[in-house]
Parts: sequence; structure tokens; C-alpha cells
Amino acid sequence: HKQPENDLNGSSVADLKRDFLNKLFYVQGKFPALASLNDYYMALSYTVRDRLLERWINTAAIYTDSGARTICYLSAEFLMGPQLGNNLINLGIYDQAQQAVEELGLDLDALLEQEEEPGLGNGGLGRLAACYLDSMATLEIPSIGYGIRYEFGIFEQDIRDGWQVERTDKWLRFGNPWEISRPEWAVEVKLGGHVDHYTDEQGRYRVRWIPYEVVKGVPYDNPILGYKTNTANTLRLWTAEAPESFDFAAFNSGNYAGAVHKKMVSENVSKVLYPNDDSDRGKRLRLTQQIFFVSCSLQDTIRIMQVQDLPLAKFHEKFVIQLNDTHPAISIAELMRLLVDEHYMKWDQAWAITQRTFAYTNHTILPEALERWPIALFSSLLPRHMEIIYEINHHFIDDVRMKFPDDPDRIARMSLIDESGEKYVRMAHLACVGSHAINGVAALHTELLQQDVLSDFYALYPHKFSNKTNGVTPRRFVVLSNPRLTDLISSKIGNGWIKHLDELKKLEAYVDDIEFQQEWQDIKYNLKRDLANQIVKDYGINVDPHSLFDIQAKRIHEYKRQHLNVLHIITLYNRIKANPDIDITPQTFLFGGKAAPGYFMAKLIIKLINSVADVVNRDPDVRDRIKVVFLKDYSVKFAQHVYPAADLSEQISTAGKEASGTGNMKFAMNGALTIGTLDGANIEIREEVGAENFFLFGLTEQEVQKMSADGYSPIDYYHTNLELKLAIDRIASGFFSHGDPELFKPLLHTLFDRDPYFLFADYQAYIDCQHQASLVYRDLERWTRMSILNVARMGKFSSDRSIREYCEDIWHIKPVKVELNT
Ligand code: 26Q
Repeated sequence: HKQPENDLNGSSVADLKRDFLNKLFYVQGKFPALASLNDYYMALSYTVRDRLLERWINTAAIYTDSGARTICYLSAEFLMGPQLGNNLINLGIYDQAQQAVEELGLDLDALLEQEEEPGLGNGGLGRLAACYLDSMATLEIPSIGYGIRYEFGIFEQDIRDGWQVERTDKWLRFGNPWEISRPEWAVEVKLGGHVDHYTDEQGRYRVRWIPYEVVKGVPYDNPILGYKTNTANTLRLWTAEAPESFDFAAFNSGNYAGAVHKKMVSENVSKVLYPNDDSDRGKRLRLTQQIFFVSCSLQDTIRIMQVQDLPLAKFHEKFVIQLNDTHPAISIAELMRLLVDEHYMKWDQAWAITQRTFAYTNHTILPEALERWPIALFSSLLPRHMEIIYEINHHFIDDVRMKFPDDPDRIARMSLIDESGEKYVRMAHLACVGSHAINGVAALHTELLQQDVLSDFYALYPHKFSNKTNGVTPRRFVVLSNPRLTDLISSKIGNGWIKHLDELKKLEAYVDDIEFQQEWQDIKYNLKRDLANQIVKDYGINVDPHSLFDIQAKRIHEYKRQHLNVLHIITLYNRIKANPDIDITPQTFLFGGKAAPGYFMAKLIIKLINSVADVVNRDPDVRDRIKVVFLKDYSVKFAQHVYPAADLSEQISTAGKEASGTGNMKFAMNGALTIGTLDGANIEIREEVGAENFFLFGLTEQEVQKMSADGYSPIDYYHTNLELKLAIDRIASGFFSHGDPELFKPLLHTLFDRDPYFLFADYQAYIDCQHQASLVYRDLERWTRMSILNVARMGKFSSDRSIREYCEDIWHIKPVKVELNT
């Protein structure tokens, strides 16, 4: 596999400069004099793409030739973030590219800012998939990511009068230089209709699904480069189109408009990402998206088996398929359908293969977020899958009966069909039954799955369960986001840590080095100043880079308790109003995150943050000691400027509610200290960095459980805690809402009435802990030592560690080296 003779591979500044100008002329069709910043961005991206193609093509060829065992990561979301900077880093040509564009009078940072990021995910789960692709490529693990190429990604967030307003994310508007479409590998997906059971001419029993409609899936391939390896894996995203031939009849009968209408309906399938990060009950289009990308992807794996001349009996040896939550869990029925109906395999053999192929990752413990589909909807869209699920359920219930005789309650609880009221298909149960491995994403989360949410499955299949604590890629979230910190670290301990994050341990030797501390502080200060400058530009609000930067950036959710953070801010404000000369540590409170468009309470929390910000930022009594800013349209691209500028990372979810969290890791890797509860991966972060370097507060998960069981009465806290009462009364009086006491009533009512996330119970502990943190910050040397130790001890949270564990315990896949033969 030799690439054509050319000179598009050079990595010298001169090579890059020449090719960059070539791309500008021959691809963008512009002279420098007429080129826009976007033209320059495109030209540089194509220059970079040329340099990764050799790796990409060779990787694919070597995987094919070696018949390598491959992990397919199936995910409805991939939140990739901008690609150009990451590819420059992973190719090892960042500095050369910077110089090349500089010599042409351009600024690399400005070009990087041009990129419209593919926002093909909501938050944690989608970004985790992206980090895992980076680690799999870096660790040279043969892998394919399969997902959906949404035409519109997560909405853009505007703030008007303090409220969130959504705008369509037209990320493909100016073209996408990173993808290559592969129309020759398009496949068809059936939807609706009915199923025929019949005997063929040879007297064999056969099943035929006659669909109501067919949608075509066209794959678009995106390269996933490893860091300084020759490996370039593929992220294959499917776009829905109308099949050319399907509505022939309508065309011929002159029903042109009817035929075009059908085409339009087909194209809707991959039109838009659902902006909810919990399940969207009963949305037909959402289920259509799931079967669409799942069926395309499984058909693609079967095509690959055929290309490599492998028999389908060996499917589970060639592929292991990881299900990123239950969104792709319909795979289990779809693989059965493909093997049994289309490839005439016997049920038992197909089932053995299916179970050995799939593994399921759960990302939520909120019972209301577990996916289920009404039977009526499910069978009308997927009549054959419904039959298959009943058949799987039949076998499964027999197994449960064998192991637990005379236990009808257990069978009702575990059944793939919820029959307690309106009937539903339970996707998590399907995933558990059809997989050989089930995992949670942090130690506490896995524990809770086993003891609570999936306890019946744990009793039946204890051997399937394991924990795989999440991780994040240090390439994007340290090297690319924080080059200054990267250079300082590498100047002391070399750059081995970028691939082996445990080596950060070596930094502990410098924790008492005054000069090192000073450089560490200077870098943090400079990053805060940069963010402060951006904030003045975007919001006209001055924030002091010397103040403590306290940041909560994540999706807006009641369980994440952004409003607890607000109660603390109001408390500080009340203290200042009561005693204007009070000595408090200057603090800047930054928020970022999107609310699901239909989640009223989350949108009201955004309005509350902005309303409090308006009052606090303008009050002369505050004398700029505290500032509050809601940073709009939080995205991966913007996050890369936020993590490095944080002093304090807010990880304050109600214990037991946050499966893992991954922002907690990104902040800590950039030297922020954490204020947090014993929830998700916070627990493990605290174990690693040391309790003395972590600001812990709040109820434990067990205490929350007990309080719930004993009858929690939030109103008692209100009546006995004066500062809490004052903070709540401030909101209730209309002080932050131009005298309107109605505005925040729904939020306050929930707190008084039930407070399902225990804000009142945790309020005092949070206030005290915040106070502690603000006192420590006054001793900047102490704070800096804690910050250094946090970074030095974050090695565990590299996604490389997570992927190694998946490879060892679940996937049984080993690295495959890619040699370049040019
Ligand atoms: C499902 C059905 C219909 C519509 C939408 C959805 C949907 C979409 C996205 C449901 C859930 C999500 C996303 C969930 C998510 O991001 N969970 C987070 O996953 C992270 C990675 O494991 C964890 O760190 C977080 O704790 C968890 O909240």
C-alpha cells in the first residue's frame, strides 16, 4: 500500500507554507488578497488532512490484511470538538504550522478559532466517546466509532433578558474539510410495515419483513489520529437519504410532489440531535434515529466480514461492540434479525454470538432517565424487532425461573417488557440480557447499579458486572488547551506524561520549589487574565484576574445544583449588604452550560443566575469584591479556554446522582482545586489527590438515602438557618426580579415542598466549605502547592487508563502497530 508519489507529506515550515498557499489557490480558489479567515482555515485544514491520509489509509489496510479484532464503539453522540488543533498536536507539527502561517502574516490561534465544532452530542456521554476514540487511536487499538452525522448539532445558546434562547447549529454551513463520504458503502434500513412468516419452495421456514418505507444511510468517514503514532482510526457517521428507487411508483404515476415529500421525510432522520440529556419518552423520530444508525453500522460490520472472507459464525471473534448507554441497545435485536432472517443462522447460534459480541455501559442512575419505548410505537416502527424481543424475553424468563423458582415478582421486575401499566420495552434490560459485560462509569456508580438500579441483574449475572471509571484525554484537555502549563511541566519532567499520565507524579518533587511555584502561579494568572479580557469583550463586565475564579460549567440540571451555588453567592451578597466593610476574599463566579429546551426548571435556573448577576455586578456596596457571569453557549471549543483559567471547580451534585462527571477531571488536570460532594468520580479524585487537597462537603449517598426514607423536611432548615432564610427570602421578595415575586416561585416551591436534591440539607456545609476555600486562597503559596499536587496526582484519570481496562477486561483486544511504507 504505497501512496502516490507527491510532496504533500513534508512537515518542514517551508513544505507547510507552500502547500497551504496551494490549497488556498486550488481548493478555495482564492489569492491571499481576497481570502477570508475561513478560506485560510480551510486551506490549513486541507494541508493537514493530506498529512494524515497516508496514516489513515495504511491503518485501514493493515487492519484488513491482518483481520485484526476490532472494537466498534456505538454511540448516538460524539462530541468531538474542533479538529484542526488536535490534529496538529497529534501529528507533531503544531509548532511548524504556527511558524508557517506566521510567516504569511497570519495568526494560528485566529485560524483555530474559525473552526465550527461538530456539536454532535449533549455533554458528558458524547464527549466521553470522543475521548475514548482519541485514546484508542493513541494506544493503537483497532477501532471504529459508529454514530449519526446530524445536520444540526446541539443548539447554539443565546441569552436574552437573562433567558436561554436556542438557535439552530448550522455547523456544516461552510463545509467540513475533515470528512470523506463513501457513497459506495451506503446501506438501506427498513421501517414500519409488517412481517410475513412463510415456508419457501424447499419447505424451509422463513421470515420476511415488508417495510412501509426504506431509508438509505450514507457513511461519512472522519480520521481519528493517535498522538504521535501512525494509527489513524475511523469515526463513521451516517447520513440519511431517500433511496433513489423506492418511490418509483409515485414518480411514474405523476405524483411528483408525493415522491419528493417522501424524500424529505427520509432526510429528516439524521436532521437534528435531540437536545435532551435524559430520555425523551415516546418520540418516534428518536427511535428511528437509533435503529437507523444501528442497522447501518451492523450491516457495515457484516460487509467488512465479507470483504475479509470471514464466516459470520466468527462474528464475535472479529468484533466486539460497546453500547454507549441504551441508545444503541436495539442492536441486540437487530444483530439477531440480520443473522437469523437475512443470513439464515439458527436462533441459538445467533444468540450465543450476540451475547458474546455486545457490552453495555450505563451512564445514569436516575430511574426516570432509563430508556423505555411504548409497545405500540415500537411495534409499529419495528414489527420484526418486537417479535425478536418477545422471543429473547421468552428464553430469558425461562432462565430466571430456573435460577429463582416461584418468584413471579422478580420475573415481572426483570422482564424486557414493563407490564405494570401501559406496556413498554425496557432498553436497559435488553442491554443487560444481550451483553456479556455491563459496567458503570465510576466506583460509586457501579456499586449503586449493583445494589439498586440493576440489582436483579447483578443477582442473576454477577460475573457480567465491572467498574470502568471514566477518563479524559490529556492531549485535548491539557496539551492543546493549556500549552503554557504543558511547557512548564515538560521542562521539568520531560514529555512522557502526555502518553503516560502517571508520570505527572514526578511533579511532586517540585512542590516546594519556590521558583516553580511562581511560574505555576504566573501561568494561572495569565490564563485568568486572558479569560477576563474575553469576558469584558463579550459581556462588558470587568472581572479581576487576582480574584478567586470559581467555575461551574456543565449541563444545567437540578441534580447538579447550580442553584446551590447561587444560594452561596446570595449569602455572600447578603453579608456584604449587612456589613459593607466585611473582609471577604474577592471571588469571580462563572457559570456555563445549556438547558434542555423543554426543561423549564433548568431554564429558570439560568434566568436566576443572570438575575442575581445583574444585581450583584451593579451594586456599588459590593465594590467589585464579587462578580457573577453566565458564559453563554458553552461548547468544547469554549471549554478549552475555561478549564485552564479555573481556581476552584464546582462539583456539587447531590451524592448518588452524578454517575461520574468528567469536567471534574478536566478542571483538576489544569490545576483547579475541587469543591465537591462524595459523588461520582469526585470520590476517586479525592482519594488520588489526598483529602487535604480537596474541599469536601455534604451528605453521603447513604445519608441521602436515609434522610429520604426517614422523611426529609426541607422547611425545617429554612426556619432554623437564618442565612438560608435570608437568601431564599431575597429571591422570594422579587429583589432579583424587578420586584416581581412570582418569577422564581416554581423553583422556590420545589425547594420548600420536596427539595428532591437536598439543597437545604447541604446548604450550611457548602457555605462553610466555600468559606474554608476562600481562606486558603488568601495564602497563595499554600493554594499553589495544593494545585501542583492536584495535577501531579491526576494520572489515573487519563482516558488511556480507562481504555486499557476496557481492552483487558471486556474487549480482549491488543494493540496493532501500523508501519508506514513510504
Ligand atoms: C435518550 C433518549 C432520548 C433522547 C435523549 C436521550 C439521552 C441523550 C443523552 C439521554 C442521555 C444523554 C446523556 C447522558 C450523559 O451525558 N450522561 C453523563 O455521562 C457522563 C459520561 O459517563 C457521566 O460522566 C455523567 O455523570 C453522566 O451524567
